[in-house]
Amino acid sequence: MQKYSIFSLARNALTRHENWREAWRSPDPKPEYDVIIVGGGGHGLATAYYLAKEHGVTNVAVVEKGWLGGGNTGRNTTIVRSNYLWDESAGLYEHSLKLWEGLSQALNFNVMFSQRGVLNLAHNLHDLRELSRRVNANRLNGVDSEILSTDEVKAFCPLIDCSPDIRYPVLGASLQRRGGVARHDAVAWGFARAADALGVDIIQNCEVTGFQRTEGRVEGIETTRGIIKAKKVGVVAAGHSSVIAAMAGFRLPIESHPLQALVSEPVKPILDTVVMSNAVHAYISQSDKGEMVIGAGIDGYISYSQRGGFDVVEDTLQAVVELFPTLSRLRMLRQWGGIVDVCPDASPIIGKTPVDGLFINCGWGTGGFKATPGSGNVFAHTIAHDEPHPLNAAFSLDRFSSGALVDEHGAAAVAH
Ligand code: FAD
Ligand code: PYC
Repeated sequence: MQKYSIFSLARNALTRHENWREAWRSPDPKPEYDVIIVGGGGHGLATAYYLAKEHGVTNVAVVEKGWLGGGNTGRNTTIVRSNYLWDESAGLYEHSLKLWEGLSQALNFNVMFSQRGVLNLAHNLHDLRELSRRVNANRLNGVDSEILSTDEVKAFCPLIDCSPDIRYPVLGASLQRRGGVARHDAVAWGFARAADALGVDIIQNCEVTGFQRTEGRVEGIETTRGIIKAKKVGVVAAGHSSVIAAMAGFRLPIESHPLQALVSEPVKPILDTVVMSNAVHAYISQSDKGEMVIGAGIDGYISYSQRGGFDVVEDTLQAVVELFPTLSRLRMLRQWGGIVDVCPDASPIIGKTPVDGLFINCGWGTGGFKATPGSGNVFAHTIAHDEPHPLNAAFSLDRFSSGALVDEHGAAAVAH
């Protein structure tokens, strides 16, 4: 583990960090690995870390076509919670939330996980009934969750306009107090540094362009930096899962949509929780820098364009100002988009593929950041044992032929 004294910090500052040790190495690819992970986002890096840490599989490479965290990991709005409806999802997301609670210590890297609570607002009777059903289901699964009345919402988050005569009055909310936010790129960097220290090779600027297969079994990957052999390959390439599956000769039941977000100019601390409203299609939190972090539902069309659009800014800000009139004169700084792979039941796919030795972890749609440690943890188990971890057994690809779907459109809490 790297250690810096006050003197070395000063020396590095004065020498423009020229001798600063890198947080992870940038090796050339070896000819062969036991496991290759395709995709250097949080999920891919977490998978590599847990393969090495918990299963002793250290001859591992993570190959990333761009830079670490340059996909959805670095583009998301960092909401972490585990208040999903069905037992299978509650098990998976709660496993992840528990890992978040010890993650900075485990990685010895501050991922700035802040359990400031997540509110989901109800604006009509249907919302209230749906939230109550989910809160009850959460409690049966040991997940902390509660219903707040309008007055309790006002007391918990005074900035929200709870007056009865607005277009979408607040009739109540669900609250998960253990939910919150984290610093997204720190998550990628923390997992990368810890995986590297355990011997994992992290190879950036290396795009996978095809697979080497013999008799239905994967033997390696074709990349912009040549062929790399592997006994097993795990694909964790959010936004491009279908493109990669097509390279390996199978199809996924996935649609890829842009999901947009934006931030305001920074202001003093005014919002110390996360507020989501599915009915008005907006959610908001305040970053540690002071920016208001705002997001919308997915774009209605399929696209691979990682850009923001003015129509979404306009609609989303109208919704935000309706709930938070105080923010009406804030200026917006930046907007962007990420490509999210959405499954028909708004739940992920984690497990084997029709190609032996090739595993896939995808379809997290609008909500995979919160799952980063848990997803990596169970996917590493799946790859190491050639069998799903009990927590991801229900999330196999064959549920789309068996019909055993896990419909989480309500809990996804971002309009699809
Ligand atoms: P990524 O970080 O996208 O990593 C996949 C990597 O694969 C990328 O770096 C990509 O470059 C790489 N790759 C692709 N193709 C190839 C190839 N051929 N060869 C090599 N590498 C390749 N989730 C939440 O839980 N809470 C939120 O608040 C939240 N907000 C969001 C807001 C926005 C605007 C967006 C876009 C998403 C949001 N999400 C949220 C969803 C979340 O970001 C994703 O589900 C999650 O980050 C996926 O992580 P990942 O590591 O699988 O993907
Ligand atoms: O899954 O909680 C979530 C989320 C919030 C914003 C985007 N996804």
